[in-house]
Order: sequence, then structure tokens, then C-alpha cells
Amino acid sequence: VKESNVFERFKFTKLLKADPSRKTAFVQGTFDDGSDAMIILEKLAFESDSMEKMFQSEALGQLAFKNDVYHNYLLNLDPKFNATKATLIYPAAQSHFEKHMPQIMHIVNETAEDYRDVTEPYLKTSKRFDTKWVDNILDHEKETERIVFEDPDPETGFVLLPDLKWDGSNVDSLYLVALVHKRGIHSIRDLRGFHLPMLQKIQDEGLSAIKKKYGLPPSHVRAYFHYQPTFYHLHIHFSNVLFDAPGRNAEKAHMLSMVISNLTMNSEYFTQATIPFMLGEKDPLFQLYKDKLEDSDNVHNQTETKK
Ligand code: M7G
Repeated sequence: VKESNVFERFKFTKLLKADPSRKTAFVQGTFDDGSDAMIILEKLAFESDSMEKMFQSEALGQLAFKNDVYHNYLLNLDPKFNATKATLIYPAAQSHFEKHMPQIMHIVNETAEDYRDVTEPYLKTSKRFDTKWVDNILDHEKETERIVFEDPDPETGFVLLPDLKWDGSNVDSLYLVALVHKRGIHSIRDLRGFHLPMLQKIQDEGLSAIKKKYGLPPSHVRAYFHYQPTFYHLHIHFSNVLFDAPGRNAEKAHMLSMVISNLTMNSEYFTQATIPFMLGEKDPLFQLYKDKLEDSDNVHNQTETKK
């Protein structure tokens, strides 16, 4: 889909979720060829670097009301300071919609046994989110010009580039992703001591590349994994520490430096650790954890009544 009028071909079905604080909306629809499609809209943040220019450009304000020294305006800013980013997923799968539907969430404390007996077999047999886009980047077929840094070593190398969620220019909301070249490492669960050289390199070279290109020093960058991730090809997120990046919450983010430290102390750390993660009731994995969650909620009910 290349045409600039692509949005005319999108037929709105329903609003899945709107988040007023993030100024985002997730919209379900269909395309004129009948296939399902999703659009993620996000009003872009102000750029501190271009504030001065913004006020120099002609801003037409309509006074809404004034009270004492307080004047309230609705401002029509030049579109370049007031852009909306749109991500179109087409054709979209049911899982794309499910991920963004409002749903009841649970915390699963996944033990090593749970991973072995429940999560891993499920990941092997089910069709999770396709990682074709990752292969396209690693094989230099897509987003080649967006690559910020690459270490081509097939065992320990990686590609660092702007995340799909970032507009790629506003450093205040900087968000990049590093994809490892090595295939078959699904998530932090698969990490062992022998992966340390790769992880150390991603930390050192990734942070240096960000400093060089965007002027953001390492202490201003949050480098972390997601567990569970959406895409099971190992990757590391890098975001500006001042930016409340989606997915940086305690139940999802695992800092790269901590993962390195854990593996340094115990190369088998992730074959033993209990790792919590957030699970929505619309996720097919929820059916497999339902009983465990009910049991643990019941245990807590009993402790409550004993008091
Ligand atoms: P995740 O933890 O698996 O998923 O991270 P989640 O954070 O969405 O739960 C995968 C990351 O890859 C996310 O931050 C996505 O925004 C990003 N991403 C996804 N796709 C399909 C693309 C893509 O095509 N290009 C780029 N550059 N990033 C992507």
C-alpha cells in the first residue's frame, strides 16, 4: 500500500481503545478489498528543540475564555508542529485487534516449570505474531536506510534502528530497538551465560551509537527487554529515560544491565527464575493459566477469611 490517499480506502468499523493521556487511538476497520485493517493514531509530542520556531510561525489562536490573568485558547498550529502519526496494519490478524482491546489483565508468576510445561509448548505450537518484519530488517530488505548501527557478527551482532512506535526525530521521546542477528533466541527465558558477550556488546555499542547520533548520553537511556514480548525474536528496547515509553512498567520491563548482572552471577539464571508477566484474558495463553490464577486467587481468599 503506497498511495498517499490510502486512508480513503479504510472503512471505520469501531474504535477499539482510546487513551486520552497518551493521545492515542486504536481503530479497527476494513480495506476496500475486504481485508481487515487497523490504524493506530498518535498525536505527536512537542519538540523542545523546535519550540522557538513554533512560536515564530503563525499560530492562529481563538480565545475560549479568559478569567483574570488566565486566557484559554484553542490554537491552530502549523501542521508540522501538530502532526499525528498513523500506523496502518494491513492486512491485520485477529491477534492485532486482541492486543489492543480493553481486557481484564492478570499477573502470572511464571516459574521455570510453568515455562517448561505451559508457556514453551504453547509458543512452539501456536501461531504467535509473525516475525517476518524482523527477518526483513536483518536481511537488509526493509528499513535499511533507517539503521542507526549494525554489528554484523552472526553470533553476537545486532541491528539498532528506530522503533515503529517512534517518529524518529524527537529525541525527547527517543525509542529504538536492537534486533539480535542470532536466530532462535525467543526471549530472556532463552538467555544463558554464553550470551553475555552479545548482551554486553548491545549495551556498549548500542549506547555509544545513540550518543553519537542523537547526543543522548548513556545515563539518559533506558535499555530493557519485554517479558512476555509480542515478537519472539530477541530484541532490546532503548528509550529516553524522560519518556514514559509504553511497556516500561514493572510487570513488563527487564533492564538490560540487570539481565547481564543476573547471568554473570549465574549463567543458568533464566532456567531457574520465576518471571512475572502480564496476561490479558483475550490472549490464548490465558486459557492455559486460568486454573493456576484461580487457585492462587483462592489461596489468598482463604488467608483473608482466616484473619
Ligand atoms: P515487543 O516487546 O515484542 O512488543 O517489541 P510490544 O512492545 O509491542 O509489546 C517489539 C518492538 O518492535 C515494539 O516496540 C514495536 O513497536 C517494534 N516494531 C514492530 N514492528 C512490526 C516493527 C517494524 O516493522 N519496524 C520497526 N522498526 N519496529 C517494529
